[in-house]
Amino acid sequence: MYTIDKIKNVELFLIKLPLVRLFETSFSVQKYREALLVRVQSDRAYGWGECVAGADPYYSYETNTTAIHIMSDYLIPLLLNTQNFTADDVLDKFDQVRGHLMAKAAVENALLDLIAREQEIPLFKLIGGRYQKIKSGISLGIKDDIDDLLQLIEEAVLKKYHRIKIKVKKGRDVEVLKILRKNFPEIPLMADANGDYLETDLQYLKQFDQFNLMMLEQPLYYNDIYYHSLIQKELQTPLCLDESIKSLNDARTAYDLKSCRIINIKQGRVGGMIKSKAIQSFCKKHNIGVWSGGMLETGIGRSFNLHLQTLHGFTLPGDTSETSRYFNEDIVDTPVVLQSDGFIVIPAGPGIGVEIIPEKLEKYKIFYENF
Ligand code: OSB
Ligand code: MG
Repeated sequence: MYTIDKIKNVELFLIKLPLVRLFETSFSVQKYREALLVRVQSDRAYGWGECVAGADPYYSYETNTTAIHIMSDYLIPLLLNTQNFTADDVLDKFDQVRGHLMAKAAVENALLDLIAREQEIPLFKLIGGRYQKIKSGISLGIKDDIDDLLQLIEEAVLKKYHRIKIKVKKGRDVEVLKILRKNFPEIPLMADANGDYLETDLQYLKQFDQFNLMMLEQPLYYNDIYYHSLIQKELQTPLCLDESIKSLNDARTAYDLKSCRIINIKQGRVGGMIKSKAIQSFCKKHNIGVWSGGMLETGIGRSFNLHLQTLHGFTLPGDTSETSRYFNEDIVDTPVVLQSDGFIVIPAGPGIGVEIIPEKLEKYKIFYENF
């Protein structure tokens, strides 16, 4: 394990990027992506991390404001007061703070980028991944007009996305899927409910079985694991858990209860790359499919998600789509683009392999603090 001598300086930047189009889920409609970025500096290198919390506590209780509080008052002082430490040492210290995994992940990410840059190696090498091109996947928000959705799917198919996910909510689900399947009978398709149903909706949810979906993501309450096991038993469609899985222990519980066959690992939700690797490794051993979720990340977070997918458990296409599908302008120099076969090439290292464009950071910055 690589030892960092000392972190000299930490900076927080909150930026607000306009989205190309509204992103509607069962829990909110988003017009902007507010992203909290962390920059750490040692004598030898710097590293960047991105927090996946949002402006509002709708996906998770964490927000950028709670993340700034937890980082400023706990995580950053811990970091600045420690010398000769490994990333694991830092995570052990962070354990004293309960929850706030998105805040912890962002700081962990920045440290890993820095460690990789100090050693002049790409991040995937640091985490034990194998270089490969990465499968792409797109997540399409709820649309009032079905023709808009059909159009977006058509475009995604032409771009060779490896799978398409649509957001659903009660009443905007079965009828929509019927039309999609009529127009696109064969595409790899899945649906994400973000917790909009109840276990008492079982008979209703059985209708999803007719659509040959790769999976149904998080049908029930955001922190439920048990009731998912009751409906998974009755459904042919594999269930995938997202919001409910925040730790290796949650993954173990879901496995023991048979609550799902697939887990969406968002590294930003489970406390970072190292925690993700442990979950991935558990799932591989127990035959649970895993894929890398997304949170409308800028180029920083998007790159972490790409590097993560070099780990051997990530066999299913994730929610890593082109940058241009969310943003006209990003704050990094290398946007994510799909190759003609729909794959994504990992940005060449060191570290995450992308660089911040200072003018863009300045343009979209709404808060800054230097520690
Ligand atoms: O549930 O996976 C989700 C975006 C914000 C919050 C939750 C989710 C999502 C997505 C988009 O589905 C994933 C992406 O393209 O980054
Ligand atoms: Mg989800």
